[in-house]
This record gives sequence, C-alpha cells and structure tokens, in this order.
Amino acid sequence: VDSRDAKLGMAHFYVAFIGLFIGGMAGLLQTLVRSGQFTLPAGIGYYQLLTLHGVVLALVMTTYFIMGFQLVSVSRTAGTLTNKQRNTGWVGFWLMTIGTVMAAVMILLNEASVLYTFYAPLQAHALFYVGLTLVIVGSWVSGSAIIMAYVAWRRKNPGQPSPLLTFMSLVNTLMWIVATIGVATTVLFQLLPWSLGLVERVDVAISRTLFWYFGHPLVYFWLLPAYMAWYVIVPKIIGGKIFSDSLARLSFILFLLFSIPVGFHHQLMEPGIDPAWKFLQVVLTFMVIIPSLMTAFSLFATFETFGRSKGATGLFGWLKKLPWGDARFLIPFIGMLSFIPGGAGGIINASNQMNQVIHNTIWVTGHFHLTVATAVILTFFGISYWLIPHLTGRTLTKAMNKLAILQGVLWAIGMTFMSGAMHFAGLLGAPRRSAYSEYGGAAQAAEWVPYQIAQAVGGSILFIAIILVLYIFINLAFFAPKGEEEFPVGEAANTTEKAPMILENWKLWLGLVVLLIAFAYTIPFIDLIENAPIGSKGYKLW
Ligand code: HAS
Repeated sequence: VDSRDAKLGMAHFYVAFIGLFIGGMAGLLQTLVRSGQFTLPAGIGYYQLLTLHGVVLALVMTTYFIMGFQLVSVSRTAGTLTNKQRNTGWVGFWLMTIGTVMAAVMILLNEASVLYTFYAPLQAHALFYVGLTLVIVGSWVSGSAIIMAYVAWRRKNPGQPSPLLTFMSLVNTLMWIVATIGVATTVLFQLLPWSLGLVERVDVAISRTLFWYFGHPLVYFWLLPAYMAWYVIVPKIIGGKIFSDSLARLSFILFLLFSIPVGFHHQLMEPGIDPAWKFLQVVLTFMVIIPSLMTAFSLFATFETFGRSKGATGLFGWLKKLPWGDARFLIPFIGMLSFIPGGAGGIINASNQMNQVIHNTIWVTGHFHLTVATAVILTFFGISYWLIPHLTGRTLTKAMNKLAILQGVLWAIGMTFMSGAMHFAGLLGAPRRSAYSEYGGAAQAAEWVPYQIAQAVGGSILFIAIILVLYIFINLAFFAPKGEEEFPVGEAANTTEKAPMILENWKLWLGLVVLLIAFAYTIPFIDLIENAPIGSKGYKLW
C-alpha cells in the first residue's frame, strides 16, 4: 500500500485502538459492578458507563477499523488512491472524529446516558445527536472515496470483474449508506428537535423502528470486513486458494439484499407492529442466514482442499496441515469457531417463540459478545497483526507472533467464561442492561449470582487480553524491527473462472434492495404513523 494511503489507514487505526482501551476499561468495570462486589467511584453512573462501553466499542472502534481497513484494501487491490479520493477519505476521517469527540464529551458529562441504541424515550443532550450526525456524515464521505475508487477502476477496466476485496468493500459501503438513512432520519427529524425542545414529544415506536432498520445491517457492517479476511486473506496466509471467487461475491450480494428488511426481529416483543409483518421480516431474516452458511461451506472447502493438497488423508486429517503457529491464521480461526455457536444463537433469537424466552435478558448480551466481540474482533486483531506492520514498514517478529497467539487464546478463554455465563443466566431470566440488584431477596435473582461472578472472571481475563493487544499494537506501530510485512491477497482456485458481470450490475441490486425495503416497511410505517398518538396541540406526533 502506498505510504500516503497507509497514513490514512493508520489514522483510523489509532482512533480504533484508543477506543478499544477506553471501551475495554468500561467493560471491565461493568462486569465487576454486576458481580455485586464493586461499586463505581466518583459518582459515575452505571448507565453512563454502559453507554460509554457500547458507543466506544460497538460504534466508534468498529467504524474506524472498518473504514481504515476498507480504504487500504481498495488501495492495495484497485491501485493507489488518487489525491481526490485520499483527500475525501481524510475529510470523512475528520468529520467522524469531531463527531466522536462531541458525543464522547456528552457521555462523560453524563448528559447522554442513553445506551448505544439511543432511541426514545431516553433523551440525550443535543450535542450528542449532532456528534452522531457528524459521525454518520463522515462515514458517508469516507465511503464515497471507496465508491470513487471503484468507479475509476471500472472505467479503466471495462468488462472486467473488479478485484474481490474492492468489490467486497464497495458492497459493505453501499449497505452502510442505505442502512444509515434510517438512523439519520430518527436523529435529525425526531431526536434532535426533541432534545432542542422544538417538539414536545416523539413517537417511540417510530424511533425504534427507524433505529432497527439501521441496527441490524449495522451488525453485518461489522461482520463483512471479517468475511473479507476469511474469504480473501486467510486462504493466502495458509498457502491455499479461495474456494470460489463468484460464490464469495454472491454471498456479499445476498447480504446487500437481505441485511436491511429484517429489523423487526429486534422488535418481536413490541406492540404497534402487525404480527404478519413481523413474520415476513423473520422469513427474510432466515434468508440472510444463507450467505453465512455459504461462507462456512466455502471456508471448510478451502481448508480441506489445502490440507489434501498437502497429502492429508482421512475425514479430518486436513486439520493437521493448517498453520496453527501463525497468529495471522489462528486468531481469525478462533473467531470462525466462535461464530458457530454465535450464529446458532442468532437463529434462536430470530425464532419468535424462543425470542420470548431470551428477549431483554443477558442472553442477548452473550450472543453479541460471541458474534461482534469475538468472531469479528478477533478477526480484526488477526488483520492488525500483519496490516499494522505492513502500513508502518515493520515486521511481526516471532516473539510478537507468540504473544499474539497468547492474546487470542486468553480472549477465547475469557469470552467462554463471560459469554457462556451470560447465555446461562439469560435462560434463568437475568435481565440485560441492569446493575447488580438482589431484587428484594428474590430466590430467582440469587440463582444469577454465580453466573455474574463468572462474568467478572471472564471480563478480567478479557481485560488482560486487551492490554496485550494494545502492547502488540504499539510495538507494531512504533517499535518492531523495520522490514516488509506482506498484505496477503488470495487467488481463486479456478483462475479461468471469471465472476459473472451481473454481480456488478448495481442498478439491478440496488433496485432490488429498494423494492425489498419498500415491501417490508411501507405498510408497517403507514400503520405506525396512522396510530401515532395525538399531541397536546392536536396534531400527530410525526
Ligand atoms: Fe444477532 C441481537 C439474530 C448474527 C450482533 N445481534 C443482536 C444484538 C447484536 C447482534 C449486537 O433475531 C443486540 C442488539 C441489541 O442491543 O438489542 N443475529 C441474528 C441472526 C444472525 C445474527 C439470525 N448478530 C449477528 C452478528 C452480529 C450480531 C453477525 C455481530 C457481528 N440477533 C438476532 C436477533 C436479535 C439479535 C433476533 C434480537 C434479540 C432480541 O430479542 O433482542 C445470523 O446472521 C447468524 C448466521 C450465522 C451462522 C454461522 C455461520 C458460521 C460460520 C463460521 C464457520 C466456521 C469455520 C471454522 C469454517 C449461520 C461462517 C470451523 C472449523 C472447524 C474445524 C470446526
């Protein structure tokens, strides 16, 4: 990657890793408070801390990492960014950063303890919403740098399928732009005017629906960069090939189509939405599972084909041929493993009857710590272990590689304790998003205590793992020996197979996206608006 593009990427990674430190600290305190053995000092509120933890890790750290990773991936595979594209990337970066600082200051002042979902009726200071708006707009500007680079590449190479990593970055960017329209709408037209006192009340059902229109694709915005690494980078690291370039593209297109019209599976227990539309969106949720199953299939095929090419025999002999001592492979692999129970948990959540058991319990927190906080984050760490030295002109030494493996293993152990205990406690009815309480000595609440202690043990192990990641990051950014670290990009197993150009027909795919969204959301929105309560001044609250 060109050094000017590397600088842009690194700027994103500095913010992401500072976020990891702050969010990780908040997470550790969170688990300690919930264990009942610790009280927060200096008047810090539980929800203030929980908001900081969620916003900094789920929104800030991920978005910066993803934007940085996608920009350098495009630079690596479609060619160095032009000055205009790079400058656009920088404008996006600074807009996001100003917005992040504004939102963070409001959280620290306890003026925005509204959790990372920030929907009404919780209300924050107006500057928090302005900050969020700047983050969203900044991400659109950064995203437009990716779109410009893609368009330029297509112009230079007519009739050719774009490089796989560039194609994937583009799909994730397009999905992000369509999805963020929902959150931007609720922030700009509901929450901000309400917080400024311009309107008396807002419709909670509409604000939650707009949030989840964005909230579910948000989780795929986190997941797809991990899939980029699993499909394209891991095969090269192990010395194998991408099972099928076309299949990888098709799975990304399916994510583009089905990620958005599924938000109701977060609102299955909410009133005001007709069950028929909830049913429809659950069916679409089961459609969005398919590209993940395709990904699992493709990864198994890559690993097995590689192992057999090295002489492996028997049903699972190929497992022995994988490079277990290489952190660049092992850490994302642990992420893949964790996504098997993580994904299964998602399927449970999406099933209406089972959702009634787990909704708003700490099971859900367990689910997203396996998905985003293990499968995705460990893959991001695995990426950092070669990408940071690649961008800073340094190398990952054997000693650092060992430390990285230790970090990944500690993460897996800590998360097994923490997320496992969350799943069990959730099944026993322990609520999510609540500080420690004995609930007036209720026998049911006493059953949760051992699991809450296990969460604190897991959280403490995870915190040690975070310190290790930060140590490795600082080493790779500033102190590791100078040298050249590869940016691995895999090749398809079948080089004569050219991906069908229909996969790059954006009019078709974006048209279908709009149709699916209109189908899944138009009537429910009309219902919500018609049923909105009448305000004191006699008009509908929308
Ligand atoms: Fe989820 C709630 C349903 C995936 C994140 N989810 C959440 C929340 C978050 C989140 C943050 O339907 C909480 C939101 C909040 O604050 O309220 N989720 C799903 C479904 C999937 C799913 C159906 N979620 C994710 C991913 C996330 C994420 C990915 C982050 C990155 N989720 C829900 C539902 C709720 C929910 C409900 C609401 C619950 C409620 O009531 O509040 C699917 O996409 C999952 C499909 C995945 C698979 C797994 C494929 C496995 C692969 C690995 C292969 C491994 C290999 C290695 C090859 C089918 C690809 C193996 C090698 C060997 C040798 C064994």
